[in-house]
Amino acid sequence: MPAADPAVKNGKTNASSRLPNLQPQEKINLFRQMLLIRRFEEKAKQAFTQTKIKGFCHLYNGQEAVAVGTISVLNEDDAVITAYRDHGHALVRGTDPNACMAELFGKITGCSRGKGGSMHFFDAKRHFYGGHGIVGGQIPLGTGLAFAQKYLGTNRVTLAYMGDGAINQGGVHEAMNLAALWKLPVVYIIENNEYSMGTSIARSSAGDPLTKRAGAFDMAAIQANGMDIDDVRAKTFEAVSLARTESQPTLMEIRTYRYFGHSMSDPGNYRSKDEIEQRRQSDPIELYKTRLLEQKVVTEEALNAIDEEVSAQAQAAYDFADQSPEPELETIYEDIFAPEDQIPEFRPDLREQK
Ligand SMILES: Cc1ncc(C[n+]2csc(CCOP(=O)(O)OP(=O)(O)O)c2C)c(N)n1
Ligand SMILES: [Mg+2]
Repeated sequence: MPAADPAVKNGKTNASSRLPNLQPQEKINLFRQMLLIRRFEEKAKQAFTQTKIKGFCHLYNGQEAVAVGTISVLNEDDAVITAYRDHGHALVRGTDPNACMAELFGKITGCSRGKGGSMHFFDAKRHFYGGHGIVGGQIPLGTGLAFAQKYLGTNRVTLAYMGDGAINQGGVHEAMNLAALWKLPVVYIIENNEYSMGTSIARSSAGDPLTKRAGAFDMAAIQANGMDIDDVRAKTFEAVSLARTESQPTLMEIRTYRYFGHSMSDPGNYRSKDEIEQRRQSDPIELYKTRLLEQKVVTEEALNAIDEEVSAQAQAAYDFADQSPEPELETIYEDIFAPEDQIPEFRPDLREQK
């Protein structure tokens, strides 16, 4: 794991505000959020094996510190958009674990009414805009969110996540060009887990680090260690401050690792067990646990109790999803067009002509 460079690069000034120190309870909460994602997905894995979850299911196991760390520096009304590996981001945004699990089961009680599945979690109320299956497709959409935030005069920012494979998509570069040109309050976050499906980064991407690509657009760039939540928070805070106070975009590369296959259907024959075992040695949850114990923020017993709580939450989500009904057939015609009361005021042209 290369050491991450603390400075926002490419000549952009860094905003002067400082990342506030966390209170003990806030640190414990970060631990809880990471562990909830881990335990939630262990249940999802079990349900997939039992064929209660069908279709695609991409686990986030190993990458938890990225979603928890980055979103922890946001305000509630900032926007988040990501790809299909989206369970962690939704849970951190505060989407009910029951609604997340029910979505995986394809039930009407799911956060996308059972019609999205694993790849299409959505929770507009919490400013979580998906959940997208086309590699890189969410990046132009996230850029649009940031454009709207600026155009409407809000002080909000957008975090737009992608994988290390997605950074090679043409639309990503078109979007970054416009974001830099129009000075949009967006942070592009590459979750570099070293693989795009079965292809290692060494075989898919020229140029190291990936943040070099920001130079083409004179955009700020920053790297973070995705196994260390404190590093993720500190670096994301710099980028978010730049977006919020100076309306400048940043490209972040956060180095992380996924322990399981690309999706539940991937046996993962392209990498060795030794490699995975070695990477598990720097597990983000274990690392943070050790740090909290060293700092005497919390006792081991208290952390074990949190594990029991989140495990019970994951089990409750499983039971809720299992017992929920399937969507009625007629619902297939719903959620296609925006209801009139959800059309933004600045687009009266979209309202139905009476
Ligand atoms: C446009 C497009 N091309 C190909 C695919 C098939 N596909 C799904 S995921 C994926 C790999 C993406 O890897 P990465 O961006 O690193 O994200 P990760 O899965 O590692 O989170 C590919 C090629 C797709 N969904 N969309
Ligand atoms: Mg990847």
